[in-house]
Formats: sequence, C-alpha cells, structure tokens
Amino acid sequence: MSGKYKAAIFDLDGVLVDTAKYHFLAWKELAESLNFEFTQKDNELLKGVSRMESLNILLHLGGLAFSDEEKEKIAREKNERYVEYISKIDESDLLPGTVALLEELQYREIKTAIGSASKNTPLIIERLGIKKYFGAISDGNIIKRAKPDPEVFIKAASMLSVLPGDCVVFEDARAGIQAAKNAGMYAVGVGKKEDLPGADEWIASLGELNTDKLF
Ligand code: B16
Ligand code: MG
Repeated sequence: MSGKYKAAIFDLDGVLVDTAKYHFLAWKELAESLNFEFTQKDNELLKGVSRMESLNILLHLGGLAFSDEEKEKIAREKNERYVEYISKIDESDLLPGTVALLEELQYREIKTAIGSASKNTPLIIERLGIKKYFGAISDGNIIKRAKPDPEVFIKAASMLSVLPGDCVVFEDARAGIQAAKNAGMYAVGVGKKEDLPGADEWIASLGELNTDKLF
C-alpha cells in the first residue's frame, strides 16, 4: 500500500547522527573522574534515556550516591564535555542514508519532524546542516516527560498538524519504540529486532527503508 502515512518523525541520536560515541566518551571521562570504569556495554543502557536518568544509571553502576544538587552539577559537567565534542561534528557524522531519505521525503511533500530527548538538538542539527529538512523540532527543551512517555512524539505530530495515527517514527532505543507505540504511531526500529521489541518493522539504517510501502 502506498500513501498510508503523512508524516515522518525522527529520533536524533542513533537514527540521524552517530552521537552515541560522544555521549560515551563524555560519560566515560566523568566516571574516570569519579574513580570507576564505564564500558561501551554500559553505554547501551543510556541510549534514548534523558540526561538525569542516564546519570542515575551511571552512579548506580559506580555504586555512588549524591544529593540532587551535586547531581545537577555533575550532569552539567558531563554536558560541557559532550558539547565540546559535538561542537566539532559535521555532515560526516550523519548516519548512512539520512540525507537521501530526507531529500526524498521533502520531494514527496511528506511532513517531517525531530522527536528527541536531547536538549542539544538545536546545536546538533545546526552543525549537521539538516535543519532545513524539518517542519518541527520536538526535543528535550520542550518536553516534561521522558520516553517511553509519548509526549515528545505527540508534540511533534501536533506541531506538524497531523494526527498521531498518520505518523511513522524512526527510533534506535527501546524506550523510544515504546513511546512511539504509546503515541499510537507506526514504529520503525533502526537496529536489531532483538534489541527493539515492539516495533512494527526493523531496518539496519535509514538507507534500507522502502519508502513506497509507508508514504
Ligand atoms: P542531552 P535521542 C537522547 O537522544 C540520547 O540517546 C541519550 O543518550 C541522551 O542521554 C539524551 O538524548 C539526552 O541528551 O544530554 O544531549 O540532553 O536518542 O532521544 O535523540
Ligand atoms: Mg536515539
């Protein structure tokens, strides 16, 4: 069937751009400064999770506890490290197939939005030069409830003036797939089926998408 969906909503980190490695480096440096080791495998637990929730998971792994005030300070430090990394990214950090898909959707007049937990979304899309492809940006700066709550995607649909049922979400995190399904949207998992239960279909990267089937 073609022409079924009217809009595409993209998660940012891990779907459009490979920022997970920079989040990892920043969290690892922070863990080292607190005298414990943080591994790539640990980093998987933080994908799609908000900054504060990520810090809670990290501190739990390190067996440490801090006051809310101290945690705010540590999260700020981590973000400063992360921002230093992403201030240097460019188009080469985009994941395979991203620009071709965004160009195609624009040509076909399919509405597009970003639905990301990241408060750094404006900086990232500016650095990548992809702002022009999106009709709406729903991100960590405007939402109150983290994925798997559907708020970030519901807001994106409303900003695009489309119904949730008319949207396809592209997500690389388990909580993001749940958020999309909680929003009543079609969910494409960008990653492995075993890592992303509950999605409606799975692709390894955006370059693999069969757009005729969805739009
Ligand atoms: P920030 P997404 C998420 O972005 C990341 O996957 C996650 O690792 C990060 O902790 C979260 O954004 C918050 O990011 O610290 O930049 O506000 O995958 O929802 O695009
Ligand atoms: Mg993601």
